Amino acid sequence: MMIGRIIIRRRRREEIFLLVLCLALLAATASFAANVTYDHKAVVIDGKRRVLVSGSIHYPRSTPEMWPDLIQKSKDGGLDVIETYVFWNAHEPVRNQYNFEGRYDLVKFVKLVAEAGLYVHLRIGPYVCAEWNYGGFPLWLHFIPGIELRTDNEPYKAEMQRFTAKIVDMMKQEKLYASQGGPIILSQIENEYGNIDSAYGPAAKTYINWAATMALSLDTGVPWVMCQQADAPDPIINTCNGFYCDNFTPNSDKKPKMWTENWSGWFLPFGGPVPYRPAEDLAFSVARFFQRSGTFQNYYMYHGGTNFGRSTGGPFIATSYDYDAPLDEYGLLRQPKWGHLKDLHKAIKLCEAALVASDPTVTSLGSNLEATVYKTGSGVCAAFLANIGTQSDATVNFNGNSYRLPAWSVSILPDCKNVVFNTAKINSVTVVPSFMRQSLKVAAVSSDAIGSTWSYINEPVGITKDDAFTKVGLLEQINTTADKSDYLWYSLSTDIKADSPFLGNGSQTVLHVQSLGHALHAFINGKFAGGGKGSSSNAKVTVDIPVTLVPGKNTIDLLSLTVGLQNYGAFFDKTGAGITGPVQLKSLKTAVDLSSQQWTYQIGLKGEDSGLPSGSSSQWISQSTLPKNQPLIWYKTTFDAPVGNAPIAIDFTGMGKGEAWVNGQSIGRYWPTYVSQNGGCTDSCNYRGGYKSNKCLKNCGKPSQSLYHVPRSWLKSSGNLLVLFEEVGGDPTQIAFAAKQTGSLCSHVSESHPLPVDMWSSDQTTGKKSGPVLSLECPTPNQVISSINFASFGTPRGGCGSFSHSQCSSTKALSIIQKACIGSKSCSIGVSIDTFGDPCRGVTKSLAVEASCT
Ligand SMILES: *[C@@H]1O[C@H](CO)[C@@H](O)[C@H](O)[C@H]1NC(C)=O
Ligand SMILES: *[C@@H]1O[C@H](CO)[C@@H](O)[C@H](O)[C@H]1NC(C)=O
Ligand SMILES: *[C@@H]1O[C@H](CO)[C@@H](O)[C@H](O)[C@H]1NC(C)=O
Ligand SMILES: CC(=O)N[C@H]1CO[C@H](CO)[C@@H](O)[C@@H]1O
Repeated sequence: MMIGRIIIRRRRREEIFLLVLCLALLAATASFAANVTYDHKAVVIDGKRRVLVSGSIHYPRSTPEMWPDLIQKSKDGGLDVIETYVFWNAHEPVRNQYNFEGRYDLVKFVKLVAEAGLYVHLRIGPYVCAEWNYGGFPLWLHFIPGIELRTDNEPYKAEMQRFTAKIVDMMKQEKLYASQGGPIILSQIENEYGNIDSAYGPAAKTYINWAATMALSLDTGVPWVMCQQADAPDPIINTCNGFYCDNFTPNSDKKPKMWTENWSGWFLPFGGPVPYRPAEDLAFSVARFFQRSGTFQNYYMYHGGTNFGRSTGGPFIATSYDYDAPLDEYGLLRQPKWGHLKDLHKAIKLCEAALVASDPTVTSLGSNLEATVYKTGSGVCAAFLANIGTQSDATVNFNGNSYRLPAWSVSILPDCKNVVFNTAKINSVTVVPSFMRQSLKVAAVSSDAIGSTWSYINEPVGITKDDAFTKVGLLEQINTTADKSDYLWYSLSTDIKADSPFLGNGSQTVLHVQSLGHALHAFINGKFAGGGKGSSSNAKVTVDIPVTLVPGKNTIDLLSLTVGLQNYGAFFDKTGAGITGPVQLKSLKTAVDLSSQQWTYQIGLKGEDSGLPSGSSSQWISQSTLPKNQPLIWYKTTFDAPVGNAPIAIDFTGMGKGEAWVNGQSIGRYWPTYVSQNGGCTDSCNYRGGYKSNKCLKNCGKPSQSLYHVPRSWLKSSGNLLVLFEEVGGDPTQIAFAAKQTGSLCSHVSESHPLPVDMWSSDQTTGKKSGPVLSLECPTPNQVISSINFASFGTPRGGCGSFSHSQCSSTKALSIIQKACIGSKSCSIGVSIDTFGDPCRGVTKSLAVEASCT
């Protein structure tokens, strides 16, 4: 049957049910293909202009077991469209050898979105950036003779066309384009090329024209877009990416104003503090976009997820790709962001008819104050009132009524009269998550593991593999390893004469090493001597490592490593990595350059070749004294999964740097010893005023990432295998589980808040007036509200976790809330003196509640 491919437009549930029933009967014969076009106002589906809210979920950054839940939560949050990139290097790791299995099952992902009744925007690229290794390009492209990436170059264009056509054909075969009855309403070719195209000279223009013509020739039956490409040729729609896009205009008045990447937060590099974006500001940016004639906007990311394996770009992008998105890394609702945006989406949808009908009338209501009115031919009216000032709240007069507008906020009036939503007034619960630490309940490794639960294997220092080779001079790393491993050994043996100035305590001999990045460890005569690392802003490493040499033969073994390949910028593919020199021995008196000597190279680790990540080998050593804080060790243990369904992470505090595998699947690189800067963080960032990626930071002076997601579906209840490769040294017995729990649930709603959007709609039909409402709902199914930790109606102070009473506080609040909420999954209470009495006349009051769910 074809049900899964049928697009269900926005209707109420009962109607959808009837529709599905009818379609089920008709499916065998009828065609339900949708006609997707566009005009200057909007994307047009079957002749109807649409206001569309979209969100990015990248399928490889979660597991197929998580997809249905993520998609459902996106739908519940008010999204119409799911947007994803297509990850070329994941799908074609070896030229002409494809992988569309597991996390890379693109067809399954698209079909699941269709089953939920949502549309898809498929951003094929195939350059995707996305903080993804090498921007999504397979590394083998680099080795095609004569190739130049992302420009008017025949070998490159041939590969780009081949892969793009492959994906389009695959979607067509499965009838996934809207023109065929599927969910895909839009596709993207190239990606943010306009940001960097000037570096490619005149060839940039011919390339982009070629890309447009090539994409159109694939005949998908749905529109193509190019983001950040002001000169996108017709009929390709140029779209905007950024923290704000309200000032954007497309390059033709026949094209709609579309926002393909609105950054819901920002990505995290190893060594960086954790960025976040306040919900009030994100909502403000979206409301402003729709206020100023936008009709399609996409959250980048709606669910960021995890960079499993070696998929991060960078360099130095962390394994977590949480992005402060409305759905957190683990797929849980991030509150109040998710709920606040859900309310915003409802408010915008109430305005849809007016928004797509006409161009707006814009009126200034004073300095920084703006009213925008949309009207349909039949007189339906919707208005947006904005205060774009960053300092003062304002009271404005509009259509004869008076409205209070907080600084940096937009109010939405779907009938040009009543405010249903203000971007600065959060009506949604705040959930404070917590992690519960529990020890890695370790099972016995093997019968001979007496008293020890971990076993280990030393990774040898220097050259030990048969495929090692010798070259004169220093080699660039990526060209040498083809990114088959993070690791490349550079080894040299050098003779030191007895009278050498590099000998003796007074010589102060150092090994000077310069590397393009991303980190290196140096060993002299088999012993660790020191190392260095780059950072996300400068990947290069220059170090002077004190060394002690001996008369005669000395070995210098340098382990150079990459931490995700560059994914952004003009010619990013040529950035390079590794020890390109110079490498010198320096003493107080003299220096010798070793760069152009004969070096021996080994790509990758011995343990990688012998299958240690999946636990194989009979060489694992189990003895009561486990080596700790030593470099280059593989560790192995087995463990039972924590009980319950809470998402889990492994806490790598106590370890240095490396990679970890659970039951043979890489959960990514860990690096808890890379600590972020000390200053510049705040837990209460002022949302007013323009946001930028370093405006709101937390976690300063702490490890950038100590918790690493382990998807539940990768675990059995017991006997799970955990393998680590530790580069610098750590204590694996400190490793623990962290299960993500809901801490407290808070809400704080003022008498001046608008009515909840749902109630406003029913007020409209019944004509009955009600007031603002505080609602609490436990975030996970099967939970009920078990206690009320705080309740005050009056002028409570503080925030979630630190609420306190003021002089003005109703004595009845706690018992009223307990009665209404305890034992229920959710509860709602009117925020008014009718419920609580009036503890202080003439003052605007609010209700603050903190609760727990179990
Ligand atoms: C698709 O819609 C456009 C604009 O709404 C219209 O001009 C065109 O005729 C339609 N095509 C089909 C095949 O229905
Ligand atoms: C990269 O390696 C190839 C051999 O695989 C070699 O021919 C080429 O010169 C190298 N390029 C650079 C920039 O080192
Ligand atoms: C270097 O100095 C240390 C004490 O500072 C001494 O123990 C050692 O023997 C000296 N080594 C040489 C090679 O002189
Ligand atoms: C111009 C720019 O910074 N673009 C970035 C927008 O955000 C996406 C997602 O983080 C990146 O992939 C782009 O590089």
